[in-house]
Amino acid sequence: MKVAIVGASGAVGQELLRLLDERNFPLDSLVLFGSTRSAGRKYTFKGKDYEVKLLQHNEDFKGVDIAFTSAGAGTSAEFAETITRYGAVMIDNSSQFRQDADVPLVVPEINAEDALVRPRGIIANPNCTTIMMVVVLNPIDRLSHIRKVHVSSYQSASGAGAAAMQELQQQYKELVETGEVKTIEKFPHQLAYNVIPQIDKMTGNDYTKEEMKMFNETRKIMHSDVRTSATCVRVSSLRSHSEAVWLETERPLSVGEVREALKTAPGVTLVDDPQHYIYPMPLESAGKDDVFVGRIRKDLADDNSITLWLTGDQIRKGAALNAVQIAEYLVRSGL
Ligand code: 2RA
Repeated sequence: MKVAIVGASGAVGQELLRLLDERNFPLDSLVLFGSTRSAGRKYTFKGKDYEVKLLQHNEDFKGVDIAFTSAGAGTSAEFAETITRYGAVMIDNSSQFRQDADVPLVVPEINAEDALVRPRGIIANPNCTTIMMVVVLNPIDRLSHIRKVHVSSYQSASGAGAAAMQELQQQYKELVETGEVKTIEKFPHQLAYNVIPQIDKMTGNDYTKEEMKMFNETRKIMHSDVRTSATCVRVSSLRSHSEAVWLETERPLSVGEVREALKTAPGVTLVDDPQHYIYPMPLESAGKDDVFVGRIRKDLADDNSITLWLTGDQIRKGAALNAVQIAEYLVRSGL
């Protein structure tokens, strides 16, 4: 099994390296790719050094079985043909192909088998905020069909990449040292001491692209007509996103049955003891695999609705881990 990572120097690329090692992914050879900025850097994997090669339109992908790509939508669009030409399966972390009818969009806990039908050799990894939410929604949807979701996200700096994480730390440093923030490059506004109700660009209906991803991707992954209305917000946690979710089901559900369903759901850890102030927080889910869920209660405004709170590591389950789990499924299915 030959594996390639495109975007090896980024936050997700680095997490992919850690996960392939940690989970003992059955690979025999590894090749790393990057832009001119990262070509030539060296990373160690299982005691061996690997140099990042420049991603180019050539025959470098001959013999590659699985290519994880995490270098942005533009790079995925430009290089998809080069990457898949000789049969590599491209597991793409960008938003480029997610809504294409001939590209499966996969969260293994929910629709793993969709990954087996991939006419273009591409499997899309969903948006981080969507992945975490659907891992929690799906077991509830099995109890009673979810018709509507309202969600407000609290997305950490890591969602904007490794340089954005550094920028947030730099902003706090500048505040302590000089009383004002000078470095604002990766975020549209100062994030330190602030929250920003904008993630990704605005679309024509005044929802951001991130919010529309939550609407569209949730439907595709869950094969559902559910309608999701989201407000996506950047907060100053470093890594690990959170979401407050209100969901309306066809029949009213009790808190007890929702808790029971989530207790045994794959990829979910229940942290829910409200009377003892026990609930999930991003500091605790950072670096972990599962999505953590708590604050489960009846919605006071709607008898058919439940409200809950979840947190999950955006770089892990929200990106790299989900991609590796897709690859593991392909291997189990005889790739
Ligand atoms: C963010 N969802 O948090 C994005 C990353 N894919 O900015």
